[in-house]
Amino acid sequence: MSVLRFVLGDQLTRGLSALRDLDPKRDVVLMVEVADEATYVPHHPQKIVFILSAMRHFAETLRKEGIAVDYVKLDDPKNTGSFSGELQRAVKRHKPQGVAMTEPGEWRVLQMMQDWRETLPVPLTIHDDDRFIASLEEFAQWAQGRKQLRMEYFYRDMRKKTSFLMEGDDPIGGAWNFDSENRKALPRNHQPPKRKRFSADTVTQDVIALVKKRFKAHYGAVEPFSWAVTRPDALKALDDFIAQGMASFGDYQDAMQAGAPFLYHSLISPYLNVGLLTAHEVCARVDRLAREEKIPLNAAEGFIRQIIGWREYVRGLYWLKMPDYAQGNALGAERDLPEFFWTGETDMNCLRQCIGDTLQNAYAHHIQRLMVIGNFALLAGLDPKAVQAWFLAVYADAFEWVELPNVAGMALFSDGGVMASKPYAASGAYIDRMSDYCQGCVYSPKEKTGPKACPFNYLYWDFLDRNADRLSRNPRMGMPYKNLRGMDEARRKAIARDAKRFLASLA
Ligand code: FAD
Ligand code: DLZ
Ligand code: SF4
Repeated sequence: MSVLRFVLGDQLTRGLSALRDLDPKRDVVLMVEVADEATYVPHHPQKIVFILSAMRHFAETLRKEGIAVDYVKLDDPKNTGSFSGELQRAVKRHKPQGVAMTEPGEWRVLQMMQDWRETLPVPLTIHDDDRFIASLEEFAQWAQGRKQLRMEYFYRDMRKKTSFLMEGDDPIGGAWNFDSENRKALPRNHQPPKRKRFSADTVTQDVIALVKKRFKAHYGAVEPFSWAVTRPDALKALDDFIAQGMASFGDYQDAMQAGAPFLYHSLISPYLNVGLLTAHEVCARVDRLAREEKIPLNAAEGFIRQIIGWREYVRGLYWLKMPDYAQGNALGAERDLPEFFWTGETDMNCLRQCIGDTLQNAYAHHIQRLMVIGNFALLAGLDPKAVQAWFLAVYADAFEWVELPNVAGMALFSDGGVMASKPYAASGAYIDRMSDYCQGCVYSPKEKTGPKACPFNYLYWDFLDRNADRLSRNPRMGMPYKNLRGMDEARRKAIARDAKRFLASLA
């Protein structure tokens, strides 16, 4: 039976379930570039270039193996602009006996697939996406009957399942987690390593020209474009991380420095998420290096936890809780996104740097996303839907299965505590401790109220005050609420006044 194998832009893995039993004599692989996928949120131009160029290269590697690939380009005059339209056209062209796909990374696309099951003239088979360590059934079983879905316990199960950093039933080093060793700020005037980036080949240059023409209105710089778009280059990016980033990853995972967007981070999330690298191979390599004592255990453990812990956990949670998860607004936050999210133009230097890095590189590291941008969105009461759409648009690694739980569950607490036991709210002191941003800011993290005070300071207390009904009974919020209650009336009034003035200025 001839099968049309429809591969999506984040499924660029040779071992993908939908390609596994492919018969090159009869089957055709379908790949389509469609405007709808670039515009359902206004994706960063570098993200569009990354995905389309990686798709074009992946199609070429399949062709070199003798596999027939029907590849529809964005500027094909007959392109209908949607997955549905292109699949229907391809079924008419090839008249296959069946269509095979791997389950998608977004609920929205799963809904489309369910429609296709009804409307296509041939059967559609949807295979599990087994590029992950835990299957969705395994996660659902783990979650069943638990009052709280805390990542740490799930992570331990994944350590046991994979044997990464395990000696028999016990964690190597005698502890599951070395996070307490992982919260250092960078020394003053620290020079981070120059990280390997990639130049655009002719395929990427063509895509850059196309994206410049088609998506002029999207925010973010299209050039310099320096992401890997092939598996060999993604492996080089991993080599670079191991050579230059890995040893200090644990120590400086939470640190931030102006003008140093990459520091010791791996920069591999886009490659993992579109399938150029697999989670298992990356962790296996780090596990081996740790066993050979070539890298520190705290760094290896911290890194592996991000991938087999957080990454797997957020995926399980997304599919367990969708579609309701996207609607959560537990703190009733309704403020529009300020314009500076799209331009980076604000006096608050931390936000200027982190949003600026994002617009420049389609990348910001975890603490920039969580403790600067996400923290601001939480404290300012920004509408979760608008914040979710922004995070989905601006990062090269953003797909809803990973973006939504991080934004709704970790940054905004809009899921009401499904993921985190308390909101990750912090004042300017945290940003001052973990970065050099405050040194270049018009505001002072030391001042609590008044025109020079860091807005994070009064917004933090105002946030607690505004949400006292919802949060003050949370056992982990006892201390901040005790401090709030202990404040004198004048200070509380000054906080409310400054927060009101500041929030009004965002409109
Ligand atoms: P490193 O710091 O080197 O970490 C190694 C790897 O661990 C990453 O490549 C990633 O695959 C994984 N990882 C680390 N933290 C997480 C996490 N919390 N959830 C899932 N995987 C994780 N990650 C995405 O891949 N896509 C997103 O759209 C995304 N949106 C986020 C939004 C917010 C508000 C927050 C707080 C985090 C978000 N993250 C997202 C998680 C994390 O910030 C990125 O995975 C990380 O910054 C990617 O850079 P890196 O590859 O250099 O990561
Ligand atoms: C993000 C994206 C973009 C910008 N363009 C395409 C595309 O043209 N063709 C494609 O197959 N995939 C694209 N993608 C990735 C899809 O949006 C992604 O596969 C779905 O969101 C499912 O995770
Ligand atoms: Fe950000 Fe406040 Fe520091 Fe300015 S003073 S950089 S606004 S934390």
